[in-house]
Amino acid sequence: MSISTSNAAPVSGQASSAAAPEPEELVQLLTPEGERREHPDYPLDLSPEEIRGLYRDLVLVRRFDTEAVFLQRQGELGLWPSLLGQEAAQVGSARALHGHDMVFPTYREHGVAMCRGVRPEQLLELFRGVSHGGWNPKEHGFHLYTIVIGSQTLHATGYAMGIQRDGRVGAEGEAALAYFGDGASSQGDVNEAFVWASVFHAPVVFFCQNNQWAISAPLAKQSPIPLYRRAAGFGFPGVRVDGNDVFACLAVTRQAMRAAREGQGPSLIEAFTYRMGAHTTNDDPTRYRLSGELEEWKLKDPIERLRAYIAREGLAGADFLSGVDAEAEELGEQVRRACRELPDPRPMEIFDHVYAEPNSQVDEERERFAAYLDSFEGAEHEGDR
Ligand SMILES: Cc1ncc(C[n+]2csc(CCOP(=O)(O)OP(=O)(O)O)c2C)c(N)n1
Ligand SMILES: [Mg+2]
Repeated sequence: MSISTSNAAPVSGQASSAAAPEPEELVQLLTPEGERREHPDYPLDLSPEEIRGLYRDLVLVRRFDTEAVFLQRQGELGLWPSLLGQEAAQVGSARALHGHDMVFPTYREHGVAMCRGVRPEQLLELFRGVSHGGWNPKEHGFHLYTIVIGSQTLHATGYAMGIQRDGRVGAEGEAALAYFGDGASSQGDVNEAFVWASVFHAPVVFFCQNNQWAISAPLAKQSPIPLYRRAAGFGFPGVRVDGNDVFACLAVTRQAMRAAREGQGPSLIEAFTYRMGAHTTNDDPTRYRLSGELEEWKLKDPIERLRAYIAREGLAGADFLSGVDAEAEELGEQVRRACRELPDPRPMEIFDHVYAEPNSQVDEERERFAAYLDSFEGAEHEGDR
């Protein structure tokens, strides 16, 4: 099936100091009502099977995230940053990647992680406090979560420059993808990463999930102009995509990654989306935003629109849709079980993998902590540490 679509829809609600702001282009291939649109720059050919696959991804990712919120509420996790509403931005961009590409996430990219083959319970480890990470970044082409806002954009740029220097470029080569948020766009690290990537034409794509909020700080506090336009000042292309449209996110990311691999340098993708939940389970968004905003974005739900499209085009029957729902329920149960079964680490493991090479400060802290543990009666066995 050939699905080439296009649309240049104006984006509302953008703060701008200009007297007559130009309408912003939003790459959209699937409207909130589930209708296909064409865009001359972003043709996309997907088979019905691929479309069903994307739908399944979205539903499973949301179900996993919902279960993680439940687990936190029941005291099984210390904290959870929900991705609710951002499923299409994550699945669409992740499905555009090649296996050997390298992803540098923040802390909310659970959907990307699942597409990269990270097991759901591995994603919970950090938030249950049983490991520093949970997966091997090399194995999945997916770096560990980064809490220091924006720093991963520098890691991605450095990694991309390494790809260049190793000659792993070209059509079959590699590229890096860095995720970050609208709030992170104000960080020095992100702007430095843009400069380095730009002047070295590094094969890196910057994927900003503009979910409209940085905890309680609204987008208007980050920039008076649309974020994607900042790219021009650094000398590389920027594009705004409907972040709730899985097709558009796939098409735009695919093209940006191809350009990066083929030596055309970096680009910035601004996925215009919405954080439908709280910043994390520690946050109460009713303190700083109106419920009407959420209601408006619910009408743009990424899963609903794909389901509507599938139904309209007859791409799947009721049995497929109910089958995916059943699979999602099963996933929820499996995640809950696996979370509770995650083994507690030995206390001394906290000192492992801090640095790749020995470090005198960590060694000293390890010794002090071992002595502290040994001071407890009956805990002098190696296994207790
Ligand atoms: C360097 C740094 N400064 C501040 C924080 C505290 N902090 C955690 S999340 C966050 C907001 C990030 O917002 P955004 O980049 O839009 O990402 P989102 O959480 O919306 O996905 C802040 C300020 C931090 N983790 N690191
Ligand atoms: Mg944000």
